[in-house]
Amino acid sequence: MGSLIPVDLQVAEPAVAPRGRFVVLEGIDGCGKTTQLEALRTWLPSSGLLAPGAQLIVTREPGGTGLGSALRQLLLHPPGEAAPEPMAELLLYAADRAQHLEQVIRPALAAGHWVLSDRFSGSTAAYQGYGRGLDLPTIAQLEQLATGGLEPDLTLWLELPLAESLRRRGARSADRIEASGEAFLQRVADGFAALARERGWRRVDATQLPEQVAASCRSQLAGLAAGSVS
Ligand code: T5A
Repeated sequence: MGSLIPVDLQVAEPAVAPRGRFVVLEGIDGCGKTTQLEALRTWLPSSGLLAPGAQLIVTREPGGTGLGSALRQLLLHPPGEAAPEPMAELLLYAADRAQHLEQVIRPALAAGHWVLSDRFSGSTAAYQGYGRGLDLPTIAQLEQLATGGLEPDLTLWLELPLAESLRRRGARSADRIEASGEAFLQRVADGFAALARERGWRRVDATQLPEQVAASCRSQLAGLAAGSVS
C-alpha cells in the first residue's frame, strides 16, 4: 500500500551532514605525537578518507581553545606559587576539556568534519589517575561530566619505552608535568598500557622510524574510514 500522505505534503528529510570522525593520539611525553599529527595534517585531506566537503580540524589538550591556552600555561608553566595541587590539576584539565568539547569538537563533528586531537581524556586517567594516584572512579565521573559521554572513534596509542622518550626529549627544558620525576612518568607509561587494553585503543609501535610510525597511523585511519575499526 502506498503512502497516505499526498505527495505535495510530504516533507523531504533535511540534509544532515554525516557525523565526522574523532581521532585521538595518546602516549607519554615525547612519544612522537606532534610529529605524527603534522604528518597526518598533510596526508589526511588528500587521502580520500574524508567525505566531500569535510574538513580536518587538528587540535590539542590542554589548549585547544582560548580558555584552554590560558589553562595550559597555568598547568604546564605556572608562575611563582601558582602550581596547582593534584585535585586542582585534575579539575583544570576537566575544565579545559569541557570548553574544548563545546567550542571545537562537538561543532566540528556535527558539521561532518574530522577532528584529530593531541591527547584527550585518556591522558587524564594516565597522568592524574595512574601518575598522581587520584581515584580512578572519580576521574571517570568527571570525564562523563566534561565530555557528556562523547568518546573518540579511534585512539592511537603511540607506545614508547620511557627511557627512549627521555632520550628523545634530550636537553629540552621540561614542563611542570614532565618535571614530576621518572617514577611518576613510569606510572603514567604503565597506566597508558592498562588503559589501552581496557579501552581497546590501537597500539602503534613508536620506536620505529618516523615514516614507519606514520604508515602505521595511516593504516589505522584507513581502517576507521572503512568501518573496520569500531
Ligand atoms: N596532561 C595532559 C595531563 O597531565 N593530563 C591531561 O588530561 C592532559 C590532556 C601536555 C602535558 O599535559 C599532561 C601531559 C603532558 O605532560 P603536551 O604538549 O601534550 O603537554 O606534551 P608532550 O606530550 O610532552 O608533547 P611533546 O611535544 O613533548 O611530545 P610529542 O609530541 O609526543 O613528541 P614529538 O613529536 O615532539 O617528538 C619528540 C622528539 O622526538 C623526535 C622528534 O623529532 C622530537 O625531537 N621524534 C622521533 N625520533 C626518532 N624516531 C621517531 N619515530 C620520532 N618521532 C619523533
